[in-house]
Amino acid sequence: INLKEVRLHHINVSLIAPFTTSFGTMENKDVCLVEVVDESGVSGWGETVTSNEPYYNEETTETAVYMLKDFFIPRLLHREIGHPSEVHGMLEFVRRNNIAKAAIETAIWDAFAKKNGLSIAELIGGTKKEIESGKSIGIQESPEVLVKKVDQYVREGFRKIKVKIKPGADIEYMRAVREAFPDIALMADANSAYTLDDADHLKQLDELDLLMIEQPLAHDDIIDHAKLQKQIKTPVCLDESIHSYEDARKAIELGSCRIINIKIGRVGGLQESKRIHDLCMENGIDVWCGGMLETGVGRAHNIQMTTLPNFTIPGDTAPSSHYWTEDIVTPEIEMHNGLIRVPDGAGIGYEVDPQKLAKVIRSEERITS
Ligand code: OSB
Ligand code: MG
Repeated sequence: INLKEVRLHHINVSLIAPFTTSFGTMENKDVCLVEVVDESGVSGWGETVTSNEPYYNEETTETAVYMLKDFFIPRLLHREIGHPSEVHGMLEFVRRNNIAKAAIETAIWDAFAKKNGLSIAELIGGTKKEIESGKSIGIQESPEVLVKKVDQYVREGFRKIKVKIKPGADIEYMRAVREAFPDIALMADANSAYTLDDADHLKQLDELDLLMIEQPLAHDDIIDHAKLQKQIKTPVCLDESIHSYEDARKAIELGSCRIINIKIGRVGGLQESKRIHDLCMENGIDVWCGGMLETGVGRAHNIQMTTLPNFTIPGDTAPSSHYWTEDIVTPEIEMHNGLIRVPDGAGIGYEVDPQKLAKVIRSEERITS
């Protein structure tokens, strides 16, 4: 593949409802859709899975756009790229900035797959025809309100319920959900809201039979997580702490987690995601696909990746209607009976709809050199 042009579509999208985590509330965000165009005219799509604030990690939509324009696009334009698996290595001259890297790397996977008449799933060896959908629920004002939400999502068919927690909104909330729904697949995500001093407090979760607790401790830690895992029965899952294959290898070696949440953006693309997936599979570590409140483009990539065999736990990829009044892709991402059917089409399998895009567009740039 040889890129003749990269189009940056700057959009602004509003979630149907505010989403609150231990680090803040998200509602409205600027996102950049990256469209790469091959010399034969085939285009592929990726998304910066950032928001406007650097609270989840250090990147924002603006920093991602800056890195793309000043470093990554110039490095990739007009170069013969034999296979998209090479792109991550071509961008390693810059440290981190993984969400920016993933935005263009995934777009190249899409273009390459389309050029070859294959889906991305087929290209990476994914075989599932449908994937299980889970629902990530933000922090609610009370356990009662949370239980009502869970009830609604369980009725809709979601295969896993994830609840955001923080000090002051944790044990009591999770217990209320477990008492109301003794049998559902249930987990908590703390987004780094605790320290090892809270180990005894978090141990109270053990009796609730949770699938896991996600990222309880510091965003950059794998040592204390290993210590915590020795003190609690609930499996620890890492999200924020894993940026690469090397991070995953070290975390597994230390016993810092029993499960890893793979996010394509956080680890710098689909190739690195696949390497982490394979490593976890060899080591008996289950993985699942996390979410970043993406538009249809980012979630289409998540669906393609989740077709790999070691994605054994339902991910955070919910249908379009759970995020937006109208998504930018057609058809919208739909769930039936808790399952999302993997589309048959080439590449990401969904089309960006120009009319829908026009409604959310802020500006567009075309970069050819
Ligand atoms: O920690 O998994 C997280 C959203 C934004 C940033 C971080 C996280 C999340 C989610 C939402 O949990 C998952 C989704 O896309 O529905
Ligand atoms: Mg998380």
